[in-house]
Amino acid sequence: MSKKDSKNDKSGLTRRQFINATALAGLAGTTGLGAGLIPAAHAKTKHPKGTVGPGELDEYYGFWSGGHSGEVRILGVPSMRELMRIPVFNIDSATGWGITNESKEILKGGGGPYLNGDAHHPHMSMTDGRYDGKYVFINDKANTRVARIRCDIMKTDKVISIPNVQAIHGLRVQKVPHTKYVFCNAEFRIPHPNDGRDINDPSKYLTMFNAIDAEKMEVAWQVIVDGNLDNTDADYKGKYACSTCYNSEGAVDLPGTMRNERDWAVVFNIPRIEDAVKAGKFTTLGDSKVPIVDGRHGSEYTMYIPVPKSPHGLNTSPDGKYFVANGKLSPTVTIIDIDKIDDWFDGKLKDERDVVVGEPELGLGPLHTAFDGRGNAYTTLFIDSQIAKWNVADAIKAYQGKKVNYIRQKLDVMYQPGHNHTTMGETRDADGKWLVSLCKFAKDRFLPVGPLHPENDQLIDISGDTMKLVHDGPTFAEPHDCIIVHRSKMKPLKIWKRNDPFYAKTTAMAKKDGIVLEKDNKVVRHGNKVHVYMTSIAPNFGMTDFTVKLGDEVTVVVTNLDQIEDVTHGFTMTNHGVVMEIGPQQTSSVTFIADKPGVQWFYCQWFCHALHMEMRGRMLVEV
Ligand code: CUK
Ligand code: CUA
Repeated sequence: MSKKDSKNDKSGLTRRQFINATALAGLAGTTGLGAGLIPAAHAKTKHPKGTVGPGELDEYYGFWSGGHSGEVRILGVPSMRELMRIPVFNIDSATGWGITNESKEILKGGGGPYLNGDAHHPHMSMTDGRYDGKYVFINDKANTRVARIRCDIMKTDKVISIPNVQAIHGLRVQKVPHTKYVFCNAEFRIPHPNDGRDINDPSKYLTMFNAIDAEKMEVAWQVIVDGNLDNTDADYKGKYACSTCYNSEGAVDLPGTMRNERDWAVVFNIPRIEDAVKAGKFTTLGDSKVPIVDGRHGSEYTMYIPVPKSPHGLNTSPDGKYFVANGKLSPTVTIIDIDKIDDWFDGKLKDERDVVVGEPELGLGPLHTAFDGRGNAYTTLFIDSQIAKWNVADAIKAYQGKKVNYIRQKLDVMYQPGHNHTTMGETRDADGKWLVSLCKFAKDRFLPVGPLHPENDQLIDISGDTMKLVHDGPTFAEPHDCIIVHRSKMKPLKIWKRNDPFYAKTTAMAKKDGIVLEKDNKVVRHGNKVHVYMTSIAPNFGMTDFTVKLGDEVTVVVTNLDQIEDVTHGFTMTNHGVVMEIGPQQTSSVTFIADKPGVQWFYCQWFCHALHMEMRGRMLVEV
């Protein structure tokens, strides 16, 4: 086609541009709201707010938990486009997470192997109350684990299991001076030691608050508490963490758990606990060496603030002044003045309720609260299916008896929201641009897909005086929580570093075998253990075939020599349940038994080249 032919004379557009523009204009006319869904057909018209056109980049990274799918997802905000999935506690068929040797080694740290995880709370490491782009931590309630994701490679690099407790739920990081600790709540109460004694004596059950050393990924200390711990957050002084606590009754059934009118927000005095541990004032349990201090009622390490029963979310305001405990069964949230906690620990206040400076009534089922950095808070109302926007200073005035209306707006969300989160809202940099409401039910918002429905993550513009709903985003089971991080905080790598510790163990194995991973294509045999080393450059593996004996334990190590961004290879051994991802300049390995005789083809499962289909080879299995 000549250049002239391809022009539409009247508009000056190429034919292709013209066809695209008309098709998209038609689409836009019938679709209504849908930020990020309708590409910018109208390059010259202004996008509706929240629209990110094709080729345009989002302003924020969202880190979403994957709930009981066990993973973490990265979404672009405001487009709400899903950018990546990071397998954490789950087995992943695309990348071979849970199948490769490198991932199995990491998962082994969590006491597994387990095939599932229940990820609730992803939170990023901070320095001086600001995201530092280094790690994201996440809990696994199902198997009592905590994992760390390295944000340079966006892979999980540590998984640990928390001793002496069951079901890690609430998780947040120490914000100030930096994330020395990851704080996490163990939820369920169990007897100690849990070896079969006292199984029918709930009065002997207990649970603990946990501090994990964020760099070492080891539990630094544990604190025994009364009740069941739910959610947690830390202050901006580096002094306190606060957790919501239900079941002050110590019951094991629902009616028993509901009996008391009040449960607690428990404050942990970090310096006092550290001093006790340093002074050797602790116990240990069983094989675990983790220091345990007793923080039950009357201890010098904790403060139990009575709040309406069964509180849920716990959120620190970005000005560092308040903890907010969300009522759940009560239509209120409780505002706790953090400076007054100092006074209580110093003995200047007698009654724990004296630290409460507000208890605004917001609506039915308050679960979690987010902040905009302008003095307003946004609380999810699970039962009312609304977000309540309220002003913190006015709520405090109302508690002092002044006649002020602290409610700014209530916005319907669809439906039954759990967590919500604002851009940068859990840090000093709360910028009040966007709010995401993680709705547990989608009901009629999407095409029906069978009895199991997706959930609905809604994007709300909070930059003005009123909240405006701009986008519905279906999500799969079950993102409890998310954080939204400005892209300026993130520096992910584009290709792997050859000396990355992620595959240090494999590199050491190769060294022992006398192999140079960057060039050798060799088979090294140790008895019935066979190490197969090969390189890959699109569209070739360094080896088109290798020979083993039936029953051999085969370890295949592939080093991707491509230096080009986005050229990832894969290695799949047909009929052996074997798959792995090998990113540019990465080394990956997988071990399996060659239990089938004859010709077994392997291939690259990651589309890498026009001849990607041809990127394959044979394992010849002799009998
Ligand atoms: S919990 Cu799920 S809605 Cu695990 Cu943070 Cu509140
Ligand atoms: Cu290499 Cu596809």
